[in-house]
Amino acid sequence: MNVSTRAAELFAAEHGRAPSAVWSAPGRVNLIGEHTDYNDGFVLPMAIPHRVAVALGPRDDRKLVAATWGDDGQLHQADELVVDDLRPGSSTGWQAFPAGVAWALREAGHAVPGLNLMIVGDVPTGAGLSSSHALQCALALAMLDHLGLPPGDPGAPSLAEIARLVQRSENDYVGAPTGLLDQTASLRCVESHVLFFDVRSGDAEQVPFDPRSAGLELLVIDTRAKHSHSESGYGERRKGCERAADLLGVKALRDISAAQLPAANQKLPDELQPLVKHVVTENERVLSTVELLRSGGYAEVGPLLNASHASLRDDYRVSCLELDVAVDAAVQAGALGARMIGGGFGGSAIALIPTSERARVEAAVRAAFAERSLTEPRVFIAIPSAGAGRDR
Ligand code: GAF
Repeated sequence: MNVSTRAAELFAAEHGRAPSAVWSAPGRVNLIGEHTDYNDGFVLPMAIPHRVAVALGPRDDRKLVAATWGDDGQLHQADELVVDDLRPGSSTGWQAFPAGVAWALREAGHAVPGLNLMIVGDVPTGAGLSSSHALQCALALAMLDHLGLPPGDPGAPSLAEIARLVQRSENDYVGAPTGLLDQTASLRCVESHVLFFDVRSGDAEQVPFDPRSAGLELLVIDTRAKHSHSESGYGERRKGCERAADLLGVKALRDISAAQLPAANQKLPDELQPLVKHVVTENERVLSTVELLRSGGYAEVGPLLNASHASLRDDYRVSCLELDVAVDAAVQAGALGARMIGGGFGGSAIALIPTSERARVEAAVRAAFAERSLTEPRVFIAIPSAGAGRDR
């Protein structure tokens, strides 16, 4: 049963009537362009088939009453919240997401009413596949629809504006200083494509992505690792980039080209130079990847993925043992390229593999994890899937 059907059923069981609507939004895999979004740069994500669904219905009071079906097979009820009392920091854990989205909508001037919400998802959590943004995008769309503002209607916020609303929920309510990659991917990706998104200009181009046409597949390796410093590490990198941009007298690191790096380094303290190098070279790798995809040069994307991983590991320093083991084992077993994805310090890696080598690569990755007594990774193929939408 898909997550939307399940959410509708659970809603009906809990509230004694069908939901007024069910919206769902997907997790994402970013093909390349990591830690570039908050530097006004380029990203190239695709939506994955895993989604989070939100069924909702009206209430007679001003309460937000949310429940979610947990990984433990149990229904978890959130504390009841009053819409007018929502303040950043007043909810934590998964409950912060419905509260944060309602707060961000209210702050943007929308008259959010009391609501019943039922949440069901199958995006692996803590896997760097953006389950929290999938949830917040589905919530934002469901709530806007309930207010008579579904995307595309005259007067309704655009998908780009909804992405910013969700970013506000994440940054200012939940307290995670993330960029625009994940929300944009969840809202704007379409099947069989990667989304070439220029964060500064807001321009987005759907680039056909069909590795199977070249006998290839994109394998996702969820390492099941999440290191405790992931949040502080992300914030520190982001602050480092902002400090470097300040010292270089530019709005964001997007404004520095590879040719300018030697001169830029003269103005930067040692610890900021590798951060800048990563961002500048990663933006160039995104542009090169887009060129290759436009001409069907799938296999040649492999070395760019490897270079991205080396840069994230050695210069940006956001990789970890589990991600390096996954990437190294995949490449040694025949992947054309592999890299960590997302914020880092755990989560998932991707590997571009010949379909004929899938079993060998998977076995090699599992063996490498077992040899080091690491938790067995979860492995699946990333099929570029549809973005967020209304299911009922
Ligand atoms: C996380 C963040 F949420 C994104 O905004 C992005 O910065 C990514 O890490 C790294 O590219 O997923």
